Amino acid sequence: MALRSSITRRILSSSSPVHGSRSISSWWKHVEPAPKDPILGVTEAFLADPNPDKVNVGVGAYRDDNGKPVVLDCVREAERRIAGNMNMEYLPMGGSNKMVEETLKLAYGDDSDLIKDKRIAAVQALSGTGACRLFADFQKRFSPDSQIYIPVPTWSNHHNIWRDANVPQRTFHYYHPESKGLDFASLMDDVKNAPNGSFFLLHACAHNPTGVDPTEEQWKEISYQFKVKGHFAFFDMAYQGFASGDPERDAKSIRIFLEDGHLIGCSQSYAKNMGLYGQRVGCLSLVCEDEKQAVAVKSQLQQIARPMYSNPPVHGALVVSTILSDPDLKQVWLKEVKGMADRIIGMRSALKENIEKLGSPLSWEHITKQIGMFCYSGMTPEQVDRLTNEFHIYMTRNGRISMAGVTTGNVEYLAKAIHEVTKGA
Ligand code: PLA
Repeated sequence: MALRSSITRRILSSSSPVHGSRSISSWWKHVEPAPKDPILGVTEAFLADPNPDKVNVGVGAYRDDNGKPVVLDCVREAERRIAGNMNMEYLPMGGSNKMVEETLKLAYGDDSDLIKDKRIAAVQALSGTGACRLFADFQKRFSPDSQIYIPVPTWSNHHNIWRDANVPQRTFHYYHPESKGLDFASLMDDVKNAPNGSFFLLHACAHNPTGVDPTEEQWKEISYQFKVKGHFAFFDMAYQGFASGDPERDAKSIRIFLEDGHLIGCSQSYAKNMGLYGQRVGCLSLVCEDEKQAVAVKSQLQQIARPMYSNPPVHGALVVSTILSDPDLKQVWLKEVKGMADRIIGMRSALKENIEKLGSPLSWEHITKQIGMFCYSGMTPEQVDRLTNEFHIYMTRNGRISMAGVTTGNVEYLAKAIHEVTKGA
C-alpha cells in the first residue's frame, strides 16, 4: 500500500513540476558536461568534419597505406578456427588461463624461471587501460598510503586512472624539450630524491607521447637506482613490438629489471600489436616472492574485478591464445608486427624528407630519432589548432602525431601543412 501511494505521488508530480523541494526532472541539474578527452575527443571532432581531405593522426590506431584499419591475417585465421567451435560461457574472474600463460611469456621470456616457479600473479584485463586500473585499485587497497610517480609527459589517461583509484600522484622528469630527447640526469635525480619504496610508472617501450626511450645502458642505471632506493616499478607495455618490430627486443627494459631481481608489475595490451583494439584484451601481472604469495595476490585481483565487471570478455582472449599457442600462426603474427613497425618507420623518413624539401628552417631530426607509434613534433597547441582549422588535420594539442595514421597518400599534404604553420616560428 505504501509503495503504491509513493508511485501515485510520483506520477502526479511528473505533471506538476515541483514536488517537495525538487522537481522530478531535476535529479541531474547539477551535472555539467565533462571536458572532452584529449585523445578520443580528437576522433569525435574528426568524424564530425565533412571535408574529404581530412586527416586523423590523433588516436594511436594503426592504418594501412590506404588509411584503412587493419585486421591481421593471423587474427583472421584464428577467427576462422574459433568460429562455430567455441562456447560463450563465462571466463573465470581472472580470465583465460591459456591466454594469460602465453602473454606472460612475451613479457617475461619463453623460459622464464618466474613462470616455471609460478611466482607471477596474473589476470586477463580489459586491455591495457583495464590492467592499469586494476593495478591502481590494488595499490590503493594494499598500499593505501603510497603514491604513484608518473613521467612528464605521459599518456593522458594515466592521470585519470590513478586519480579515480584515489592514489595521489607525483611526477618525475622524463622529456627534455630543447634536445627533444630524454632528460636522463633529472630523471635520475627524481628517482634518487623520491622517498624509499616509492611506486613508479614506467613505459616499457615506445614511450607515449614522446617516442623517446632510455637506452639499454640507461635502463640498467635506472634499475640499479631503483634497487638502491627499494622502489617499485610498474611497467605499462602497450606497444610491445611497435618500437623495434620485435616483441622480444622491446621487452628489454623489463628483462633488465628482472635480472636485477625486482618484483615488478606489468600491464600488457593486444590493442596495438595484434590490432585487437575494440576486443579489449590484455593482462596484468605482478611478480611475487613465491608461489604462495602469487596465489594470494591473484585471488585479490579477482576480488577487485568481480564487482567491477565480474569477468573479462572471451572472444579476444580466444583469438590471442589461438595465435600464440600455434608456432606457425605465431610466426605469421611476428611478421605482421614487424610489417606494421616498418611501415611507420618508413613514414617517419617520408614526413621528415617532405618537410625538409619545402625548405623548413627548423630541425626535424627528431621525427626519425623517436620510435614507436608517435612523433612528438614540438608543435604548440596554437599551431595544432591551425592545422585543424585550416587544413582539417586532427591531432592532440600537445603536438603528438600518430605516425600510424600517416600514409603515402597524405604525407605530402601533412608536410605542407606542418611547414605552413611552423615556418614563421
Ligand atoms: N598505455 C598507453 C601508454 C597507451 O598509449 C594506451 C593507448 C594504453 C595504455 C591503453 O590502451 P588499451 O586500453 O586500448 O590497451 N593509447 C592510445 C589510445 C592508443 C587511447 O588513448 O586510449 C592513444 O592514442 O594514446
